[in-house]
Amino acid sequence: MRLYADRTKQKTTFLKEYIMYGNAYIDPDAKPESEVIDDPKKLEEFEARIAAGDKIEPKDWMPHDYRKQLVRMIEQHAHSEIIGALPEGTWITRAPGFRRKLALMAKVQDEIGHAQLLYSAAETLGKSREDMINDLISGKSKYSNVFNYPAFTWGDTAVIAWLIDAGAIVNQVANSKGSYGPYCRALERICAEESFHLKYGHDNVVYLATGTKVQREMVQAALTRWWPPIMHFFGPPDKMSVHTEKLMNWKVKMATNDDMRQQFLNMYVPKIWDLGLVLPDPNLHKNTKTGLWEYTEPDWDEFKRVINGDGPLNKERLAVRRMAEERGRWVREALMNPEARYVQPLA
Ligand code: BYC
Repeated sequence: MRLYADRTKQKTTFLKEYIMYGNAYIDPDAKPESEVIDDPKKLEEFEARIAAGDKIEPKDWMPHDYRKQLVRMIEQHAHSEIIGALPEGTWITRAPGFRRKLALMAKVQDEIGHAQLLYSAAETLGKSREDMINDLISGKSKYSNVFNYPAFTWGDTAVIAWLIDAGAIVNQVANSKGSYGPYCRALERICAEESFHLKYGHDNVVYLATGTKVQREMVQAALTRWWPPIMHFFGPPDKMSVHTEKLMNWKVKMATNDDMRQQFLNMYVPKIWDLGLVLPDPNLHKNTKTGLWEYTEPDWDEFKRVINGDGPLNKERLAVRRMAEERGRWVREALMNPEARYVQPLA
């Protein structure tokens, strides 16, 4: 398979020669973007279905922008899973003890499986897996900010597995009640696995936080490092969010970024404090009158830099993906062409 910058070329050859990942539903009659204007009657019917709580399925009529937004969001989510496997993945060889090594391997493998589910869900909307992977490794597509930071110690992996998976569950449980059938079904299945990751991460953090001085310091330092990226994880504040309003109207997003951040703080800050750990924000507290958490706004300029390719590890993360893509090419080609011979049989 070649990487195609030219989408037209990719599309015409896609079904015959270049379908490498499988499961794609590509509408061969789809019009180029510039020609698409939604039929107002169909739009009205579609919005009535959304209001009635129907699930939209791949071959149902849907507004052009609904499709586009879903592809953007599901694709970014899928990329986050495979890039997200990297910070923890680098700790498999260094995990303290065989039991933790096994658990971490299983978790990392789960994350890659989540990407599979999500890429398949995005493919049902007409973007091929090849295009998605190309957009990831060329830096065109975004993925979650948090995975552009390093995991320096075992404490970092514990914090990722507990709190980033916790944040992801808050987001995914909400959005699994959304309107697009394939995404919701993928999210439900992902959440079931994430709940084990959360327990695994919590167990690791508790072990370190109740361990020796060195262990406590290690997990505290990791928490201090990860807190700002975790606050960023839920997306910019609602007043800065570009897509929330439309996505909420179409029930793709079922809670705003600020609501999800609040839900996370409500569920996890007390648990973090219970362990005697300190969060690096002296202003963080729950306002008893409003019931809302108040906090120092994390640095949103840093967030923008990181999601636009200029975080501490963006280049390294994409380089690893590029290498994986390159090294895995012969396997995909072999799967697509069982007759091909890649080695001479010895006998
Ligand atoms: N990181 O208008 P907004 C996991 C972008 S993996 C990067 O609020 P939206 C795990 C946003 O894309 C689970 N970019 O956007 C895996 C937009 O840019 P574009 C990861 C972000 O879509 C392995 C711009 O900022 N979860 O748990 O309404 C190991 C404006 O934002 C981020 C998901 O991917 C961000 N954090 O809402 C361990 C969830 N936030 O596209 C764990 C799926 C915002 O216009 N995604 N941006 O160029 C979503 O739910 C939504 O896309 C978001 C943002 C809530 C993240």
